[in-house]
Amino acid sequence: MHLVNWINFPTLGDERGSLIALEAEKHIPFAIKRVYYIFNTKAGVARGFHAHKALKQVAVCVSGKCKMLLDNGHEKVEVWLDSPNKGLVLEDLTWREMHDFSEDCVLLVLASEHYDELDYIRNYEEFLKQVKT
Ligand code: T46
Repeated sequence: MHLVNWINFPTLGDERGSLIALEAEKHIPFAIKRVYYIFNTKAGVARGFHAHKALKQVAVCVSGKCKMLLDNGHEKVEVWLDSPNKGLVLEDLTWREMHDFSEDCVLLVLASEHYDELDYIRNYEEFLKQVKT
């Protein structure tokens, strides 16, 4: 599995403008149990700084942009989320950080599970330990 996996969403539209529809198990590779969105992020703020044990997610910037750092314990990559037709897959014990939010950024996240704090690894040393096991 590559560290960075994008899904390109088909853009539907007509003379009125654009529309993107995301269907579970079709455009999104799992059954969606939760949707959340991050917006109104203050200047200079960074978020994330954790990994998940089992959760699968797809993140899409529906407005504006932000930078996502992905780290699998061996390799770190930074990518821009800057288009409503690009979904970034977040899975497989990946440390993530979000930086450089534009003022108009709305980051939509589709998740495979309900919110569960026990699925988070919020300590980087603990994350590296889990990667090795
Ligand atoms: C992730 C990245 C991309 C809830 O109560 N329910 C929820 O579904 C979520 C996502 C959060 N919360 C609570 C937990 C915290 O008290 O909202 C507060 C902020 O969450 P957190 O600090 O985890 O937010 P981020 O932006 O650091 O991380 C979020 C997701 O939590 C995480 O799963 O992968 O976005």
